[in-house]
Amino acid sequence: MYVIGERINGMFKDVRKAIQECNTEIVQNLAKAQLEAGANALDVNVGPAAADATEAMVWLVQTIRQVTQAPLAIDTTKPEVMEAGLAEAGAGSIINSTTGQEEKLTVFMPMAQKHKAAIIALTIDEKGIPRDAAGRTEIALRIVASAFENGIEDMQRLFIDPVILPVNVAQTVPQQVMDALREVRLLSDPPPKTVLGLSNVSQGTALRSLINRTYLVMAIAAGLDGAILDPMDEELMNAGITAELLLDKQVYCDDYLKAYLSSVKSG
Ligand code: THG
Repeated sequence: MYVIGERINGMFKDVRKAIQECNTEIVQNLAKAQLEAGANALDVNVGPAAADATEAMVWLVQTIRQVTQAPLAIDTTKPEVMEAGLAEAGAGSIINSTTGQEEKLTVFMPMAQKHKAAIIALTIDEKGIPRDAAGRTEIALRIVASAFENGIEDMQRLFIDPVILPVNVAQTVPQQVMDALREVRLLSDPPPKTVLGLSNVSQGTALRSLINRTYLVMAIAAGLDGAILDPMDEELMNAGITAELLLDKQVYCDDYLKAYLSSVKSG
C-alpha cells in the first residue's frame, strides 16, 4: 500500500494557522510524525484560505525539505502553484493532480515529464465526476493514452484516482469506485496504479475513522494500490496492512505489522 500522508493540508485548522503564522515547527512535526507512522510520501496542499497560494506552497515545501527528502505530492489545481512546488521539492515528486480534460492534460503531462514526476489523474472531465464506474473508466482510458503520448510509458508513474465522495451524500459511489478500480486494471498491461483520497468517503459523518478503515479494506480488495490518508490513525494503517497480508502481498509472521513499518522506514 502506497501511503501518501494527508495531514499537511490547509483544510486542517492547525496547518492553516501554521501557514498564516509561518510556524515551521507544526509543519515539520506533522511531516516527521506521518513518516514515522508509515507514510511513503506526503501530500502538500495550502488549502482554500491561503492569501498567496504560490508563496504558501513554496514556504510549505521548503519547510518540509528542512527535515525530510521523502517524495512530496504537490496538491493543487493551479499550474503556477504546481510548477513552484515541484521546483522546490525536486525529482521524485508527485503531481496531485490533473483531471481528464484535454486542456489540463496538455499542461500537466508535459510538466510531469519536465520534472521527472509521477502524476495522479482524477477521472473528471468537462461534464464533472461521472456517476458510474463505466464513466470513470472511460476517462481513465483517455488519461492513459495521454500519458503515453507525452512519453510517460512507465505505468509506475501514473496513478488513476476514480474520485471517492462522502457516503452520507453519495451512497452509491463507494461501489462504483470499487468497480472502476477493477476495470482500470484491465486498461493496459501493465496497468496504471490507482489511488484515492480516502478521507473524502467519511466527510460529514459521525464515525469517520470506522468508515475510512472499512472502505480502505474494501478498496484494497478491489485492487487499490495507494491512498492519501492519515497514517497517524493506527487502526487505519493496521487494517490496510492486514488487508494486503490477506491478499498475499506480504509474507506472514507474527510481527507482520512491525515488519511492514520497518520496511517502509528503511525505504
Ligand atoms: N484525491 C486526490 N487528492 C486529494 C483528494 C482526493 N487531496 C485532498 C483530499 N482529496 C484528500 N485529503 C483530505 C484531507 C482532509 C480531509 C479530507 C481529505 C478532511 N478534513 C477535515 C474535514 O474537512 O472535515 C478538516 C477538519 C479538521 O480541521 O480536522 O476530512 O480525493 N488525488
